[in-house]
Amino acid sequence: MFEGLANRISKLFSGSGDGEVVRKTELRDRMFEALVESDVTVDLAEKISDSILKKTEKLKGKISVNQMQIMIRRELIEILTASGPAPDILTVKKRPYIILFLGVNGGGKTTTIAKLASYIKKSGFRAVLSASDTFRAGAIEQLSTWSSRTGIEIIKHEQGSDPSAVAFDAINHAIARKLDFVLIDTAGRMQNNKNLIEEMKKIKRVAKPDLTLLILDAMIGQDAVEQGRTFLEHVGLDGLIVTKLDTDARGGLLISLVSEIGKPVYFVCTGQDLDDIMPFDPQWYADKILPLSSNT
Ligand SMILES: Nc1nc2c(ncn2[C@@H]2O[C@H](COP(=O)(O)OP(=O)(O)O)[C@@H](O)[C@H]2O)c(=O)[nH]1
Ligand SMILES: [Mg+2]
Repeated sequence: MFEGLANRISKLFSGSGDGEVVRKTELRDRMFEALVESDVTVDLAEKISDSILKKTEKLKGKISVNQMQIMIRRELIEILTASGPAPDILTVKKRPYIILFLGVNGGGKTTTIAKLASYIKKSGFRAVLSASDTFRAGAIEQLSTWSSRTGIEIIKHEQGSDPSAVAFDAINHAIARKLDFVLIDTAGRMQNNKNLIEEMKKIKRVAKPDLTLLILDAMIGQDAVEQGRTFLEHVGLDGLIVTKLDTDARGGLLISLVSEIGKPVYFVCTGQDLDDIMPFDPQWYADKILPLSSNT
């Protein structure tokens, strides 16, 4: 995971001992290249490498590799926390807490909902799933299978029925049973499909979610940034969940997403099993990209 960026950054320092690192402007250019080759958008790569250059210029004399690494780590963590840390959904007061999940087909929405439902259950709370992807054949069945596997209730109607009506029923069910969470699955045709956007807006109006999360697939690289912008602009978002990080060898996508979309990452997913989900921790990411013990 993330080997691309991790290796490229560690190469910036190869050949240098703990004494002087490469010339500052040269480092800036190499840093820029390393970032762009790792799924960081060009604008952001410029911003990061310029900011690092500025910081190194402030320091007089030689800079150690260790100082340099700390500087880069700080920069990455700053970007990842600029839109605030994602609140812990388990400590929210509102009940039932309604979460709406958006995203393009195949991104991992339904699987992620199952993982989150299981995470919520293991933490001692009760959830209900709303099978509001009534469009895709097999979608309701897929969520029903997860419901039986996890022992978490599901509210479903027939295929082709109104997704908002399903969500409405799921919320009322949660209120009646005093459940803690309602997790609403949705359909995901292409993000530029006007009908889909209208459908999502309607679900939002009806369900009044407390949290709207967009599921983004790391496998599609920088297209995820574009998807994020589209959903943010047309439907509105509170945060992101990035899936399939286990397949992400480049590593720079997370920083591009947070920076370009301006919303925090709530969870990341790293596989197809129920336990392959964790709250996103910028420190964890920085450790993967730039373990502090290396080259020091
Ligand atoms: N490797 C990997 N595969 C995932 C991950 N999350 C989901 N998938 C797979 O992606 C495919 C599409 O997932 P699905 O939940 O049906 O996507 P949806 O269309 O957005 O609801 C399935 O085969 C999932 O098992 C992940 O974190 N890592
Ligand atoms: Mg689905």
